[in-house]
Amino acid sequence: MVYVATYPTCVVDQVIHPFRIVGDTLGIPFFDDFSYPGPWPDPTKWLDDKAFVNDRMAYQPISIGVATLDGVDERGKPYPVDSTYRDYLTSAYFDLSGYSEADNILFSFWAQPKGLGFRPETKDSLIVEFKDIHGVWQVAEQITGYLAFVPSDSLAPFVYRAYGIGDAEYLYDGFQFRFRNRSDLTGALDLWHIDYVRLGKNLTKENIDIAFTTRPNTLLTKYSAMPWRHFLNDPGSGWIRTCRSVCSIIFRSSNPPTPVKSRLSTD
Ligand SMILES: [Ca+2]
Ligand SMILES: [Ca+2]
Repeated sequence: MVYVATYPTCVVDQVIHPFRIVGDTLGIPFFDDFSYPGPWPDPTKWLDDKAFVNDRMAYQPISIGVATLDGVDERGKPYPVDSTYRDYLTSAYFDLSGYSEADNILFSFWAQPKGLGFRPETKDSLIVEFKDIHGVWQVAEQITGYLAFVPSDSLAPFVYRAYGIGDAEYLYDGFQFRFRNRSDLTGALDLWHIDYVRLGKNLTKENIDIAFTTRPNTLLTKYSAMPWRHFLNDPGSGWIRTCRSVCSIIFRSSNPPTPVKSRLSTD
């Protein structure tokens, strides 16, 4: 006897949908200076990954690493033509329900247009927003880009900005802040760099902090990096600097003073 299968044909495929699990609310003080490898923001502090965390595109950041808002998504792809805004950098949720105006809670950050990339024009603004107790994003400030052409070698410093969070509309369990930007649609243009984002009580512009602002020079003389096993095979070949060599390190003893250059020797 021959049995003919009557089961319906079934095609099985594997589909992976990435999703983010939102954790509990954060407390204050909050701080992020983006001094980690990236390229995406720390998921314990931020809910999206559109901003590009890097240490190459800003000029004299407050500390090494910034979050750059541009015209491309988290994979480096330009946004579609019908999109109104580009990158979003949205904070996790904060529980501010136990605070009052007397606690003097401030939100602050440092921002720089252009840096070592393309300048944002007037329409390419950086927008700062706070979410109120009704779930509505309120614009705290819309910072416009450059009014006129600036040469590529014209490098503006980072500028400090601070906002009071004393309004009862913001002192609730679930408060958030976010940045977003406008830009052209053709690529990583119209750059805004963000650094030293803080939320806390009685914040001041002066902040005693010693921090690297650039990567130290490589210890190798011919390459920026090389496999460790290659180096071990011939460590005296001149591929690495001698013990008397030095490497330059730039750091800040506090901000906003100008960077301090230092030279470390292995003597
Ligand atoms: Ca981006
Ligand atoms: Ca930084």
